[in-house]
Amino acid sequence: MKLLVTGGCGFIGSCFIRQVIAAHPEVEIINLDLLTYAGNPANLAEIDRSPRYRFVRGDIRDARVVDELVAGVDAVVHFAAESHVDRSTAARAGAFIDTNVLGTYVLLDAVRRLAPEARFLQVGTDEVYGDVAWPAFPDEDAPLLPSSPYSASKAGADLQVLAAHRTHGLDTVVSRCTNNYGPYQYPEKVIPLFVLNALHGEPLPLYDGGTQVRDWLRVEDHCRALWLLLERGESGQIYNIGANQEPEVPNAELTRMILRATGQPESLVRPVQGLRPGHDQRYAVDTSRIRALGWAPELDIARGIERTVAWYREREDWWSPIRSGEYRKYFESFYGFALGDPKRDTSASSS
Ligand code: NAD
Ligand code: TDX
Repeated sequence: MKLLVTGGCGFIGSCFIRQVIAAHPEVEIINLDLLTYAGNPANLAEIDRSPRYRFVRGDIRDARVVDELVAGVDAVVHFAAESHVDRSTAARAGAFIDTNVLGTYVLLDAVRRLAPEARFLQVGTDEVYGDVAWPAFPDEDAPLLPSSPYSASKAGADLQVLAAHRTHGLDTVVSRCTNNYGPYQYPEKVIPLFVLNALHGEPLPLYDGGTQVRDWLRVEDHCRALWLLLERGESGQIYNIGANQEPEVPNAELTRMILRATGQPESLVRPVQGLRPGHDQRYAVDTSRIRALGWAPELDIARGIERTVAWYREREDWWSPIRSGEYRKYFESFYGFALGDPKRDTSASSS
């Protein structure tokens, strides 16, 4: 089986590739990734010598490159995207529309012409349902009400995929997963950002009182669900994926878990207001459709946070180049305060 994975150097795509190369000896993977700020070949260091893995640096919006790679594949697993909500609200969101909507179209068009039997698995997000008031759990037929330019662009991508199934008969599956966390996540997202700041004794910028709820899912559990959908998902169907935390975990409680796991005091929390306009209060989804296929998450959030903290403690080799590079500028310009001296990083991580 030959797979084209897009965005495989990012957080979730790299987990999927590591898992599949390890567990499925019959699978060959081509990874098409532009290596934006979020793409990091170090995420795949453990498999990049595998004879069943090939990396191509390129843009999903470039039909010439995409055509060459799509011909002959059995499936496309589409992760590549601009993925950070705050970057989509803080500046012009053109890159989000370009990559997430146009890029998805370019891939679908190539599949239609050059690999019409191939399965197209769209890696989507639960954010397309918008702000979900308690006690609702939208199922896959719920209306799309995205709040941010990011989630609107992902909704646009999902709709392109569904239209390609209906109009051209492509074999598509759309997944919509809740918030992921775990190893190799770029520290613009709240969990790795808070873990690394806590390990350095630096402030944790908690937005809008921390009352918001996300349904945190360990990235390995998400990737197992994606493999299942590749193999057994019904063509043309949509599948929500999520942990369904019970009880739900507001951001303030998540922050306390991180502080406990890092041994740091609550005084590190820095309340901030207004950094996320249109901030959704709650995400939650009905996951009965994928659970009926036999999937369930393996790790709960409390143990997941402990393991994640342990991973970041051990992997200074991974995060140190990120925290000493372009990321520092992003952090200071977005949050209005600077991270400490990167030279302190060694002692902080081993404490
Ligand atoms: P990420 O930002 O870590 O990785 C994105 C990857 O896409 C990077 O490697 C980047 O270099 C690549 N990329 C960006 N633009 C590209 C382009 N034009 N051509 C080729 N490659 C390009 O993102 P992630 O968190 O791993 O998310 C992966 C996918 O999963 C996204 O589609 C995202 O919307 C979706 N998703 C994410 C979450 C989450 O919690 N992170 C939850 C649900 C769904
Ligand atoms: O510094 C922060 N402080 C803070 O309080 C950041 C970065 C976030 N937050 C809050 C905002 C959210 O309520 O934490 C929550 C989670 O924020 P993010 O980690 O930015 O995730 P979110 O916006 O929920 O989106 C994520 O999950 C769905 C991914 O970035 C998306 O790609 C995915 O589709």
